Amino acid sequence: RSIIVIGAASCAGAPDPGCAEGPDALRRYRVFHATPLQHVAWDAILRVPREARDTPLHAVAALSARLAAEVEAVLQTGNFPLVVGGDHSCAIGTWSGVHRALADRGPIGLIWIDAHMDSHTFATTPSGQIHGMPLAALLGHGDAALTAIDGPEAKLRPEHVCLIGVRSFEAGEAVLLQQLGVRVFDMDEIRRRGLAEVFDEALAIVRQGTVGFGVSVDLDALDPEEEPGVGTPVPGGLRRAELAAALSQLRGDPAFVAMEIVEYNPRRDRGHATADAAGALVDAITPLK
Ligand code: DIR
Ligand code: MN
Ligand code: MN
Ligand code: MN
Repeated sequence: RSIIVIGAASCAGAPDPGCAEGPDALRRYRVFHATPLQHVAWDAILRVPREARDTPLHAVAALSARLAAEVEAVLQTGNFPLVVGGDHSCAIGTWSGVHRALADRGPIGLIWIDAHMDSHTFATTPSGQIHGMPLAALLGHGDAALTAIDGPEAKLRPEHVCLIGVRSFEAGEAVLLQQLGVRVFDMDEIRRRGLAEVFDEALAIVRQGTVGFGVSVDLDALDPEEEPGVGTPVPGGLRRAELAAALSQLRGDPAFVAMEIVEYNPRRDRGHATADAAGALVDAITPLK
C-alpha cells in the first residue's frame, strides 16, 4: 500500500487560527519521505467550502463530509490514508470515511493519542470548541450535524476505542467516557507502566472484534518542551522517540488501515521541530503492508 496524504486545512473547531496552516507547512517542509520501500504522495489539501464558512458547526460538518468521501476513496483503491490537520475536529470526517469503507466487513477500532479526551458535547463543553468533541461524535454523542455525517449510526463502539496520553480534561467528557466504558490510559499510568506495555494493551483493545483499526495522533500528546508547535500545549507529555518506538509495532500490519496527525501549528513551532516529529511518527510506521 502507498501512503496517500490528505490535508484538512481548517481550524474552525479550535480557538487558535495557526493550525489551519498545518497541512500546507508540512507539505512545504517535505517531512513525509518516500523510501525505496514506500510510496508517499500528497493527494489534496481540503478546505472549508466557501458556503459553509458562516458557523464553526457548519464548517466542520461540511469539511468532514468531504474528508470522509476522500478517505473512503483512498481505502477503496487499496491504499492507506494519512490525514493531516487542521484541528482535531477533522477526525469526524476521517473515521466516518474509514467506517464507511469497512462497514460491510465489520467494526473498526481506534487508538486516540492526545493530551485531551475530546469527548465533549455541546451540553458539556466549557470552551464551545468543536475540537474538544470529535471522539464523542464518533461514538454517537452530540449534535446530529457531527454524529450523522454519514448516516445516523455510531462510527465507533466504545469497546473498540482507547485513549493514550491524557492529562487535561473536564468533568463532563470524563463522565461520558466512563459511562461508555472507554479505556483511558492517562499519563500517570503511562509513567507508571511504560508506554510499551500500555501500547500493547491498547492494541489488544482495538484489534479485538474489529476488521481493522487506526490511530489518531493529536500532536499535543507529545511534550511541548520538545514539540512546541501545537494549538493547546500541556506539560508532561510523551517523548517523540517513545511514541515512534510504540508506533513502529504497526509497521507491516495489514489490520492497520489509516492514520491521522492533527493540530500542527507552524506559528508556534521552534523551526521545524514539531513538523519533524510528525515525519518521525510516519517514518515509524513504514513500510506498510
Ligand atoms: C478542551 C481542550 N478540553 C476543550 N481540548 C483540546 O476545548 O474542550 N483538544 N485542546 O485537543
Ligand atoms: Mn471529496
Ligand atoms: Mn485532540
Ligand atoms: Mn489535544
